Amino acid sequence: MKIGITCYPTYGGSGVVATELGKALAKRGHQVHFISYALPSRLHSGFDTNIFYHEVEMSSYPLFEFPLYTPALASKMVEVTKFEKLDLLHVHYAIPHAISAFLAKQMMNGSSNVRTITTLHGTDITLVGLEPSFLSVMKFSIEQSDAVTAVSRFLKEKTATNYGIDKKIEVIPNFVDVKTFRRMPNSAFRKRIAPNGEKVIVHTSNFRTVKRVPDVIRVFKNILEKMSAKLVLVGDGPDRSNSELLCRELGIFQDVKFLGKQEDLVEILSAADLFLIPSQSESFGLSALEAMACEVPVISSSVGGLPELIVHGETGFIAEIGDVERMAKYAIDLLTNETKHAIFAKAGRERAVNNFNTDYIVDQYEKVYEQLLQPKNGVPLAQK
Ligand code: GMT
Repeated sequence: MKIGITCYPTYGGSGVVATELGKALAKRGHQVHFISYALPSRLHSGFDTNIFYHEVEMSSYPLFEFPLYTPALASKMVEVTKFEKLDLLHVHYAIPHAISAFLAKQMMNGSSNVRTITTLHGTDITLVGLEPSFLSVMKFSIEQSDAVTAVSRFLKEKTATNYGIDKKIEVIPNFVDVKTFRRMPNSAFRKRIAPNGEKVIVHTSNFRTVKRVPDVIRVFKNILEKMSAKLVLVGDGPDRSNSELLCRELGIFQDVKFLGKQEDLVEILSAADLFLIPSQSESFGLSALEAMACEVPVISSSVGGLPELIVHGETGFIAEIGDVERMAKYAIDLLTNETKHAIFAKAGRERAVNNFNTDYIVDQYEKVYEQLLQPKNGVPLAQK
């Protein structure tokens, strides 16, 4: 198959999922064309003869107060679909990608049989799309997509209720490359970060309010009252400065390492004893899955798709949003009980391997593609 993939290319789970999907499809022999405004961050290394990148060029003109990305993307989609004879355009994160895909299809006006797929990831549905200025165009573009997938049952239900959409939405969870995301023994990073055998707690996010990074810091403060430990915070974003300030106010700054954006998550996760994700909203929680794959038990809030990923009492613990005391209690329980910790760590890895590994999930996307390209009324959907 010839597949166009559009995603946000910078840091963020939806871009990671889209890029890893494209890489896996290319390995299976499909031709994959990424269409975006920048090279997706996880595409930087390596070269694959089945992967192509098409940059959406953005011109600026003094009259335009806002960048006109949606039509520019649609034009590029048309160009790539026509010249590369794409079978499918798969867009990740509905705003504005699903709108551009719809526009592109209309522009080709029957001169291509390209089918469109939209994968819903999270805030495109639960936050941004609900803004009055986007709501109707979101509903429309999702309904016009030939197939729609969501990364959790939670997100599928939210889409139906928030937008009154009764279109079929297939749940295809996120996935992790369990061969890459596996615990490395004798982490050099651990020796540097916790030289005196301290416990290591990790959180990775884009430091947006929705991630509740201050809760991570408060849970850590409670842990510190019982044992020596280090908190490693990976990522950057609007709440970073306030979080640093909070650590200073609580007098724990010396035990907290703000690493900013990092490429090598496996090395960091291999040093971790615990992963915290106390989000206000989380449609799936890809970072928690990556932690589980590296044998790190997870403590999370009970929102969104997190309970579909984390098994309470088996691979981690789940508490109400903002219940810092309970999260700390669970954390201390795991960090002071070596046998229990080892059982949870192993169970997390097993769950990642058995339920969320790349091969298993990419099969599900391939099946959606095949169904879309099936001949209608005996007439093959060959590219025009
Ligand atoms: O919505 C966002 O915060 C951004 C988005 C992204 O691009 O990273 O994250 C969402 O998609 C991820 C990949 O499917 C999920 O793992 C995250 O849970 C989801 N974020 C939220 O729902 C807040």
